[in-house]
Amino acid sequence: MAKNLTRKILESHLVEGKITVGEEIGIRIDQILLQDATGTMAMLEFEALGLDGIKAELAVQYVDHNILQTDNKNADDHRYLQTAAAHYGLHFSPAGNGVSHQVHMERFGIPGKTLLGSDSHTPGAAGVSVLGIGAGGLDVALCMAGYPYHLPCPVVLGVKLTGEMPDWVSAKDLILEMLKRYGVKGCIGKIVEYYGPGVKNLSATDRETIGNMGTELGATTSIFPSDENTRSYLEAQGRRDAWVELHGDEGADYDEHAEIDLSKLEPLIAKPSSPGNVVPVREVAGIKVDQVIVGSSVNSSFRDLMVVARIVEGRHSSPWTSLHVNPGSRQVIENIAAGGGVLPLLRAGARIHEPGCLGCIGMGQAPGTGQVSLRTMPRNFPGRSGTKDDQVYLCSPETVAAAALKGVITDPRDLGKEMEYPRIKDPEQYLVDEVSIICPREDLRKIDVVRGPNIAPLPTFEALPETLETEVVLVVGDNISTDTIMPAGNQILPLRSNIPAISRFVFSMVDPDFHAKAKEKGAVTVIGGDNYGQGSSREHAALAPRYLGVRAVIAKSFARIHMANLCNYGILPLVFARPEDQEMFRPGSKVVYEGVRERLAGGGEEIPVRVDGAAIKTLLHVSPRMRRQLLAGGALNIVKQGL
Ligand code: MIC
Repeated sequence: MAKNLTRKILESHLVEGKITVGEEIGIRIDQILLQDATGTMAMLEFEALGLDGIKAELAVQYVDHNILQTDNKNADDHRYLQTAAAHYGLHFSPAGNGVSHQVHMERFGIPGKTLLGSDSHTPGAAGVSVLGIGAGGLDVALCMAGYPYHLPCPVVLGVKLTGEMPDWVSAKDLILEMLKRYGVKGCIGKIVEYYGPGVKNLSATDRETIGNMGTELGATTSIFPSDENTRSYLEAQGRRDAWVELHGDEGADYDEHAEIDLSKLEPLIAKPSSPGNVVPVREVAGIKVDQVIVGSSVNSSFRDLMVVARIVEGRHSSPWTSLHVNPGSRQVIENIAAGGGVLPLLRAGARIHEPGCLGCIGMGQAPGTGQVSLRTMPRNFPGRSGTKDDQVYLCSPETVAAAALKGVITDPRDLGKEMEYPRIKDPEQYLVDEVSIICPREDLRKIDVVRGPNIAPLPTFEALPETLETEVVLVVGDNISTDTIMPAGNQILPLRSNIPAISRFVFSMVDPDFHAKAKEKGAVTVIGGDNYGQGSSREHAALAPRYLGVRAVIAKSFARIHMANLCNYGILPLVFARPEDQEMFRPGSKVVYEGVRERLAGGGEEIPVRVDGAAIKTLLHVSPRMRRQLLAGGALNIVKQGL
């Protein structure tokens, strides 16, 4: 049988189960990526396992999210992470070094490897043909300890690429085209594999953009063949030896098919406040723009910044539009400096920030009231920028540059009347930063782990009782993101290592009293719609609600990572058997799960529920492993028992 590339990588890493769509499989994880916002909790969980060092081939702790230092908290957490990394044998990439996805690709990505990251955009590793998957901190901690990673065996969507992109159109427009076609839940349970003659027209960093933002499709991950472009990228990074050629077999079979002719793409933009809200740029042209940002975890490479530099060269941004640059890594700044890109950006009025995620998660760069912000970032969920009722659009670096110059949303092709499209060639040899990452060393293993006052102990949770009696505190609609459940931003992110403190902000954008109400009730059900928990991998969106007493979420469907996080913390992820039953629930409804423990233990998929006395049916679609986690009150309880 001619095999696709996804299948080849999954088969070569399979340690449990069979490659049958929908069945749970366990795969070996070669590399681990942690970032600081999720990493403190993941590290505390790893420490709770009681091992003296990591078991994975390679693990890298990045500091890229909580980089504003407005008080002691973030700096304390970074010291904890640095000392823990030294003690347990991880690499450590300090603040200022860059965004995990960009730096990992530059320094560590190896085609054909598996990478598990405590960040949902880990699939950006597709840039160098790594199978990168995002997961909650506890799953990442377990893989760091040598356990396999479990996931439902995905459907493989083969996307055949043909043609070459026209001038002023780039990789972001391709992933926005995918989002236009599939929306934010169209690829749940799927791995998107790109293949065909058009692939050679995408560079490694173009592929990173597409893989990274593929997360917004709901996809488990994305993958590209490892070809000459991968080779030249790795060679330019001084890592020629890491390259291997990889592709699906000729005539390989895919579970689902799609085709995109790159030459037919046009500049696209996602309107507020969902990455799935995609329209052609020309449809919204003329809207006044207050702020533009190029960079952060996506579109922050040499090419992305250089194309903006060349477009704005010799001109100044509009006086009403602030132009921001968030480089993906220190190495990217070094290279655009060497390539002559820094001066044109500065002369155009750009504010060049330190490498990091920054405004993407509301760590600074929040727009003013009612102001329009155009960003190359991967997501624009409501309020994520840090501003209430924000107006954030997602688009390519070309569209950002056009808006910076004109002060209004502008189809970048219009610039073609004034100038030639600057096609950027990646350097044949990048300036390589080999010293900023601290590598594991035997003498460093003796370092004591330093815990600052910001770090609270991990909460413990009891097992599932025979019968669960709860009250509904909140009913929400479709596509509720983890940013709504557990907001980010510069006030809340520094509390990621302190569950009692961060839990005060659960659902705070929807109901500022959720925290107090949930605590008062003691046992709570939350009612959701479709795609509940889309977006990030933050396990805090399960852990903090559980701390407040949330014991069940009944929804129409769940996003993959959040569903796993709910099971990891012993919250029942139940699906309405009849979606219309959602209407029976109000805040204050009494919800009883009679004999729920016995049903779970017996393997039952149907979980009957009484809502204010009326009976309805809900379904529990989880693997036997997740069922055990739910019974035990969370995964950590099981692992600790095992130890
Ligand atoms: C995000 O882009 O939403 C984040 C912030 O990077 C998250 C991780 C987190 O919440 O810390 C993600 O993508 O998983």
